[in-house]
Order: sequence, then structure tokens, then C-alpha cells
Amino acid sequence: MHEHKTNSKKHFNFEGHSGRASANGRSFLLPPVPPVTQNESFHEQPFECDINKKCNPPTLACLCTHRITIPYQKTVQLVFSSLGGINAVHLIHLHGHTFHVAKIGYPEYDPATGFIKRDSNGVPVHNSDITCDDKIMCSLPGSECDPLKCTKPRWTNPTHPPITTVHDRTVRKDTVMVPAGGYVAINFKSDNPGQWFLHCHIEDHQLQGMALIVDEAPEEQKKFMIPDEMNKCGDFTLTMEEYEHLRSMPGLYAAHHDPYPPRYDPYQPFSG
Ligand SMILES: [Cu+2]
Repeated sequence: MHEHKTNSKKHFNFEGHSGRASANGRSFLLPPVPPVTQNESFHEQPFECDINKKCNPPTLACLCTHRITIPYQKTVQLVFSSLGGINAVHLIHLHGHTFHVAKIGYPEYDPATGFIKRDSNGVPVHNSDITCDDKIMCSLPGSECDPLKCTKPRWTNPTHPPITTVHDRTVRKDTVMVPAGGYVAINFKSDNPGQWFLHCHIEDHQLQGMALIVDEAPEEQKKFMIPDEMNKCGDFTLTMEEYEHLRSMPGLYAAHHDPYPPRYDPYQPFSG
């Protein structure tokens, strides 16, 4: 067992406020163009998240295409947490990789009830390895943000973060359950350039925006050969004649009003 050296570390807190599920306070907006095949126009679109914008309280700028960049051929550590006013478990799924589960941190449980402990104000006691800067920022006088939200998670002690380990028995997954009030640290090697979706697999959380894009090794992606003849968003047009021609082609069910003979009738013996 050894402490694993990581070259790139990022923290994401997943919160599931009703109608406003987010990662670090940002609710993911699907981009109008696919970033792999149309990366240039992707950059032109105005909805990419500005990670310097404050998202507690959330503004319209926090409904955006959240994308992070990671370097090529490094050991990347992502820390997923579920801290904040709402205690929920999130099933975080990363495309493009399987990853090592290097550490799981749980909240403090009340041994009498089995539920997450609450302090004297009724606030859940989260795992203390992670701090949210919101707590400090929003407790300042005159601040209108919510100190119970968590849009800026980090290790409580950045110079001595928890020991995360990867060894020959470390579990490898592509989806991991982040405990309510706790966190999971995952490690993987960034050896698969691409644009990978990272999202909560609770579908309504994902649809509300608990997701982001991991832009892995952008320099390497520039070497991808995008076929010239490949359709691009925005370049698909038909003349009226072409449209009518396609509509008249057999097999386009919607274009035909005559009842079609069924291709397969489950009540008839298969005749081959
Ligand atoms: Cu979720």
C-alpha cells in the first residue's frame, strides 16, 4: 500500500436542491454542438461556465455548460462530495474511464438513530475532511448567500489532505455512490483523450444539471481526424424537392397513410 501521487486534483460537490441539481452550484446546460466534432464552434457558444462566477446564491450565469480540462497522461484525482443543506446520495458516473476508488469518507452518524448526526441548530454534521468555502464566505455580515450550500469544496487541510490509496485490491468502477454528507476520491490515468460526460445517474438530477464535461487532453484531441463529409450541427438542410423525395420513399412509415403490412406478427408462426 502506498500513498498515490496525483498530478491533477479537483473537487466537485453535488447538490440536489429541488429543480436545481448542480455540481459546484452550476446546473449543466447541454451545448448546442458536440464538443468532440465541433470543438471550434463549441468555444464560440456563449453558455460555457465561467468558473470564477459565484454561484451562491445562484444566478443565470450558473445555468451553463460546465466543462473542466485535465492534462494528458497524468494521475488525476477527482473528489466528489455530497455536502450541503440537503443530504442525498448521488451515483456519480464517469464516461471514458474506469477509476480507482481511492477513499470514501462518511458523515458522522448518530449511533442511536442511525441517521446523520445533527448539531444543536439541526444542521447535519458532514464529514470534516472537506470544507466548503461558502460557509465562511456566506457567514460574513451582509452576505446574502446560503452558508449551508456548498459550491466551493476543498480539503479542510490542503497541506495534509486525507491519505488516498491505490493498491492491487483497490476497487475499480465507472460509477460510484457518494454517501450523503460524505465524499469519494477517485483516481485514474488520463490516457483517453476526449470529452467525457461526468454526471449523477439519478436521471432527474442529471436532467436538472448535475453534470459536467471532462475535457481530457485537448491538445491530443486536435489530432482526431473528423471526416470532412460528417454532418455537423447547423449544416443539415434539404430543398423542398429533396424533402418530398425522401417523404415518398417506401419504409418511411409516417409518410404513408395506407396501413402497412406488419413486418412481424407475433401471432403467426414464423415462416422463415
Ligand atoms: Cu444525484
